[in-house]
Amino acid sequence: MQKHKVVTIQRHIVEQERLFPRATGDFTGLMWDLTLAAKTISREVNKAGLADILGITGEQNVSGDTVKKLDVYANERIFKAMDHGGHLCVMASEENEDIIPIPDEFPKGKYVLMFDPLDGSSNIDANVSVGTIFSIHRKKTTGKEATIEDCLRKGTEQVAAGYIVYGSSTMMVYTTGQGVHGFTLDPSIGEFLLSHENIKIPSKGKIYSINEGNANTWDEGTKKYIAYLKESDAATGRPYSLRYIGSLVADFHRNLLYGGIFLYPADYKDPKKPKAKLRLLYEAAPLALIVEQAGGLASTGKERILDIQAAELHQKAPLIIGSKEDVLMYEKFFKQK
Ligand code: AHM
Ligand code: MG
Repeated sequence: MQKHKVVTIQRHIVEQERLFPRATGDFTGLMWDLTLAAKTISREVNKAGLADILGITGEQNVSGDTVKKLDVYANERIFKAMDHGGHLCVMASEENEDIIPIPDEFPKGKYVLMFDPLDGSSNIDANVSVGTIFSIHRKKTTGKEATIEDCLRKGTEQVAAGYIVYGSSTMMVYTTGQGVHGFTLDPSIGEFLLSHENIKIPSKGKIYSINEGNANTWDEGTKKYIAYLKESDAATGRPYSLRYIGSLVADFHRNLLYGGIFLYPADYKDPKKPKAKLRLLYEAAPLALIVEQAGGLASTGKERILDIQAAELHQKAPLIIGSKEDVLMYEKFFKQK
């Protein structure tokens, strides 16, 4: 007899949806479609290095299709898996300049899906983990067709958010506001199985993750904070260890499990025009919902990420995210500068 019960992601989603008495099953359907896209992308990511050996690089692959870069492939997979289910009214992707309407021939639903199809894709050739990030909202406008207003939202309005990390194994982590749950793909049966129930991030970590090559562009607060983390002080667990993969989902996932802080502060080369790198709607807001549900925090240094009202589809934001005590300490330094 097996000791633990095996819970597939589908069963878990259905059980979560039952917590809402008026649920229609629509959300379960949406997540079902999304897991299918995740499995397909996982398969392609896992065989990325075989392309040369199998002779499918170059202009055309074996079936005569033009070979696509994996991020473009992932973008299309998600769109094609999600366009016809009748659950969505509109999508938006980091890869597309404008909102992505649902084709006319398919029914429209009440949900909005925003995603980064393959974050960190510049790492793929070196076999480094990459990920997909998603954010789900309810339609807000009342007209028949969804508009950009349905996408320009505050993170607090998210119905669900999650990511898939294509690493030493493929994992999907999601929240619907009822805690954070992680599922590992069992490739032999093609199912995501519950492996990390109710993830909680340690309240303080020993890891910091930042691109130190940008140190010259940081504001004074960030410079002082990073210097502080490197000082020796056994009582406060310093120095911290630096771990930076350069692949947001992988860096975030590790810190979520072990505790720690990830920072992508703004570039202050021109102090009047600080420039952030990461996208609010596809990267910062969904990970912020996850980290808060796990007991952590996500901030720009002075503002809670989930409270930012998006004004543009590709708006960027500084992202400081991780263990609660670490993010609070960063905010102190940032305010002092
Ligand atoms: P991308 O969306 O073009 O892949 O860029 C986002 C990535 C993140 O995964 C990662 O955290 C960051 O860019 C790394 O940036 P840098 O190379 O500047 O450290
Ligand atoms: Mg990205």
